[in-house]
Amino acid sequence: MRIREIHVYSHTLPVKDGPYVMASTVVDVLETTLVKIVDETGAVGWGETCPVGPVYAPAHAAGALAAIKEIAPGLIGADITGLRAFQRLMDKRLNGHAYAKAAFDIAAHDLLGKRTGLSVADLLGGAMTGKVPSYFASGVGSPEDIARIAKDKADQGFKRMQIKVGGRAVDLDIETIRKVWEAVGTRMRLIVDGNRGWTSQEALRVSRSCLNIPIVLEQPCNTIEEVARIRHQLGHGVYLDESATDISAVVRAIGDGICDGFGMKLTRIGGLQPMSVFRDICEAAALPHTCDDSWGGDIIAAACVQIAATVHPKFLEGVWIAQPYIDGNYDNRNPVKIVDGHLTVPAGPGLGVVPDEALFGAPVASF
Ligand code: 0XW
Ligand code: MG
Repeated sequence: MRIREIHVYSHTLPVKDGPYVMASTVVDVLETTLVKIVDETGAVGWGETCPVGPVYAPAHAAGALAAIKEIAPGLIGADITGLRAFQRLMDKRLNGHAYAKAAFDIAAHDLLGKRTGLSVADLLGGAMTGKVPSYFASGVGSPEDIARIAKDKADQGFKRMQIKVGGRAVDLDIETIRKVWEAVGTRMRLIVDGNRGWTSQEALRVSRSCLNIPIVLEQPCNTIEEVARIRHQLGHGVYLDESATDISAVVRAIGDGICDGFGMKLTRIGGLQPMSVFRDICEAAALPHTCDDSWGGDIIAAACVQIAATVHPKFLEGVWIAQPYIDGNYDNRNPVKIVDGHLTVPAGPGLGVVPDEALFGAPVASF
């Protein structure tokens, strides 16, 4: 199964009811990059990568496009049957830039699934369930607004919510956590995501002020070192997100006992193949994790749900998709949709979604 053509598309995703506010950045429109690969039979696979603006992570939309254009010519004629070898082939074209390689990795899984009649979950070891829990992530907001949203989301069936904090007076963050807890109590598990925004001292202060509230702190500080410094003084568990940059960072964090789990992004780690390695490492270490991405439409969402279905349910923290912040879907016949706080694994071969190509306009590059 060899790649005959590659087409690259840029597509704009305005943030519904935006902007989306995080500790270090505010975004109101995201640029997503899609790749379509076509094999010698004319069969098609789709991939996507959509950084949530240029500040959240060392990734940005123009960087994704440039990296994809650098890699693409070397993939014409490439065999996608061996998905690990496919990753190594991309490494020979460009060092790093995992978030761009992820788009090709996802497209290759989609195409291989379509050609063999298998779902992406099957290719990744097999689904353990047909339905996975989603979770809701708020932006940074006033204590009252976030508490109201939390109650709504609990009523809608979500069992987990991520509260965004950071980038403002830490007292406001503490008040937000308290108000949410008063509003929903144990109806949802509460994760407090600092998105690198707190100093070690601020993280300690929040944890000590909220000792009676069962929260987990996600990426409270900018670096692993800052988290490690206070790790044993915190009264709460810690998950790494932005600092879990690749498999070696994950292995080190687990070995050093720095975290209790991960918020993992599919594109940050380089796509579905490395994500399956990450999944297996977490299972071996008995650590929970999410299957998310930073943003993106139905292609990314379907990829997250497909890999999440293969995670042992006791280690799956949930799947975040950007759909609540996006108007419409790429695939209106088979959209990826949250129902009662859960996502059904898309049916059919490959990713199980087929985007309406007309939405993306003409390709910005073809090979
Ligand atoms: C909540 N998310 C999954 C969406 C935004 O991209 C940030 C991210 C996170 O957990 O940091
Ligand atoms: Mg996070």
